[in-house]
Amino acid sequence: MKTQEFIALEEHFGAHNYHPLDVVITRGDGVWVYDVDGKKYLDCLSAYSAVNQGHVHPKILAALVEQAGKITLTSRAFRNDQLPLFYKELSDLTGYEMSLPMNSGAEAVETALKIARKWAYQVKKVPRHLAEIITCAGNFHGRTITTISFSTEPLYRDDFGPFTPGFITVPYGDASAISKAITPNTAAVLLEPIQGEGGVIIPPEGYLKQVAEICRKNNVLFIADEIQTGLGRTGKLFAAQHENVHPDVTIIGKALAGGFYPVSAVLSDQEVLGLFTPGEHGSTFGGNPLAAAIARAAMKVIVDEDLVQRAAEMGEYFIEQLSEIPSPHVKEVRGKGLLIGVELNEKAGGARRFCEYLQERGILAKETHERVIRFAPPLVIDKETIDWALPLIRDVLNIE
Ligand code: IF1
Repeated sequence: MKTQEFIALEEHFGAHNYHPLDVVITRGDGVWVYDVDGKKYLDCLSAYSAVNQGHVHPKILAALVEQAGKITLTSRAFRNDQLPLFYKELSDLTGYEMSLPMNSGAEAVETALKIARKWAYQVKKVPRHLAEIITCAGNFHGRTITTISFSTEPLYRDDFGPFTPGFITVPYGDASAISKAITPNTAAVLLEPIQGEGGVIIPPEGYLKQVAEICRKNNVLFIADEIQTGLGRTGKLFAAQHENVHPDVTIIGKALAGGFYPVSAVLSDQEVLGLFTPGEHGSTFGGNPLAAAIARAAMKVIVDEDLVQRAAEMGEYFIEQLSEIPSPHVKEVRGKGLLIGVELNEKAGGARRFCEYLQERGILAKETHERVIRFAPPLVIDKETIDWALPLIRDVLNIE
């Protein structure tokens, strides 16, 4: 079948909850993906940073195949020989004492919200069911009813109410606004160290440090959602490390399994995650041996191939080169590591058409929030590939 035939099937039988580019991908290898017509593309989205290790990484594939032939799912009613090793290796990698494995990022966010509320009632002695959690405007934490309850994006919220109560929204990047929003019932602050979907919004220098200090002083948990920014994407293992901040709770997902399997986790210490008692929380697939084996291999690739340092170096180069492209459409180039946003000015007429021009030239990128083109290739990208892409990006950024 050809591209249009696949698209016709998808449009006819599938719910239209996305508006994808008309490219039908059939194969991936590292930073490259190939469509059903045999055309090759540089993937500059990495499935929203779930493929930091590159598409179909052979070592992660081998781990998947080996484990899939042994046992894939035991439920947590029984134990398995992969999960304990996953816990240990995740703790060694991240410096957190404990973790709770889930599947999607949103499930991990929901898990973090639940344990933050439980911590408020059991440890901080907030009167039950009055716990408040402070979140930031422009956030993205998932698509569940609770996570969209504190979204400020009408597209994600409208028609999905009534909404979950107990959330206070403050402007992103303003630590004093967080301080003012804290009450005796505040359980936690939840934020992304860099707002990905918000348009690659980088907070002012020192913001994360200030938020951590405010939380410490007010006995409030600092929860960082690193589902997109974590695991090397911004040139540090976690984006919070750019300010030497170690949040009370960190949420990860996406690249934790290198794009092979949905694996997410909540990271914290005994004081918080130790509050869960048997039967209070869980999921059918959370912590299954296949997920654990894949995630172990995916973490090992990040360490063995030094992808954190690579993202720092390649990101610095990519941002520097993009910033030097003269263009009547570009308002700002910003980013950290290989999480890069090119913001276009009002007159450019939206970023979608530029993504379509990039597609014609063999580069796949995604617009975010109308006017920002996100460039987030797999962290295995090399300088030669960036140099291959730059003239094509320059060409597109100078189209009328
Ligand atoms: C979609 C956005 C990115 C996330 C952060 C939690 C989650 C995500 C910081 C939930 C997921 C994905 C979801 C996907 C598109 C993509 C996305 F555009 F939606 F916002 F990356 F920016 N926290 N982000 O980025 O994780 O449940 O999806 O595993 O829903 O369209 P998930």
